[in-house]
Amino acid sequence: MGGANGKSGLRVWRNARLATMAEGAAGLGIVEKGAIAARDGLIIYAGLEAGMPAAAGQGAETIDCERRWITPGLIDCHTHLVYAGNRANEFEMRLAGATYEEVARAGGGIVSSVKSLRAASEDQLIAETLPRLDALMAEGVTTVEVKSGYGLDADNEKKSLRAARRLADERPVTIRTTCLAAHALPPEAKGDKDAFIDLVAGAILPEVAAEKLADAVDGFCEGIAFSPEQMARVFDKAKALGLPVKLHADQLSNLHGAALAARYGALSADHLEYTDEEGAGAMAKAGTVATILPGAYYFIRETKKPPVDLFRRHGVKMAVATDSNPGTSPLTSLLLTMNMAATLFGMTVDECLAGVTREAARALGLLGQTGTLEAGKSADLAIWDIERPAELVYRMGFNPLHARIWRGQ
Ligand code: DI6
Ligand code: FE
Repeated sequence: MGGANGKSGLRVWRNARLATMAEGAAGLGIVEKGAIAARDGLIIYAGLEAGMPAAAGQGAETIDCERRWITPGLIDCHTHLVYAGNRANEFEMRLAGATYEEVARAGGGIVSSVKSLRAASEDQLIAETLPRLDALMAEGVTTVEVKSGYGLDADNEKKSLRAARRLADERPVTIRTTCLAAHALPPEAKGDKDAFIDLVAGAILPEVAAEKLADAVDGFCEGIAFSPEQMARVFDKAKALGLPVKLHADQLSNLHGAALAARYGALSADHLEYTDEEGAGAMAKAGTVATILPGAYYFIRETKKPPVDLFRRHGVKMAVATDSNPGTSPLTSLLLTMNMAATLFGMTVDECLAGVTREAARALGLLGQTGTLEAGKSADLAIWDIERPAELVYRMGFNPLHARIWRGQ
């Protein structure tokens, strides 16, 4: 679908079926005989082809979609995509009977990825990350959130965030970066979590903010990581620096991380396997999105499911993401992730598709720019060779993407 644009950067995709995912529309916001017009990378019309204003099509480069389905470009709103090496060895240990917590306490886990990342150059990190990014993009992903969290000192956190930002120079994709310095305790901290949190709040976050390397701040609130009190100190600093927050909450136990995130008006609280009704209620009130991460649940053979029903009852919006990382979710398929969310957690097709489009955009604070097919938003589209949208959730290991459009191209 290359080639020069029509006059004034105008493009029209016609003869398409649309799942607009527009807020308030019933279900997927389906338009059976649809068309989309874009100018200079922004959607200027999305709706019935018969209703498209003549001006929107004048002089446009027109693409006949031959009744294919168009969804918003997919959004992976929670990844740890930038890392070096892999942890297949720990996978083998776990297959021999060790638990994730045992592996972590034995000095493996996140800390082994910290060693590899610290040893890698920024260019090397980018080179190792691109194949993972390409795998996501091959399935129609147009926006990816990327966390740091394997650097755990100022220089290495900044190196990962810079590498993440530079991915957007290498590929046509929107990258949002998140500083996850409060991810794990580095070896040089010698077990002193409070002193490390002082370093995060006192030095790492201010440096990252000064260089504008992060769009948000995240943390891992868990017995094997940081307490709610420690996370609150990180969030206080993030707020003071004007950065939105999000949290790895209630993944392995209920430390009331969801409620903590809500108290800070977090964009999202993520994982949430152990979240209780109070947490769900607090998230609903605060408008904090629940990011559901079935890849980690599956990979570490967790048995406690996130309380999807509670989120529904309280009206908490749900996003779905890969959590792509070397330790607990070496997953680079958002299509497979949707299948897992449906099969493992009973999320509906509509919930899964909203979870990787509109709600993922909301979880990144980007709902004004992308995530639905509506005038005024970026022309980020995925065009699919399918007969019905449910096929995107139903299949496992099959990619029906016909074309991927980012900012109109
Ligand atoms: N929760 C997770 O599942 C990942 N990080 C986190 O806070 C694990 C990351 C890793 O093991 O490398
Ligand atoms: Fe994660």
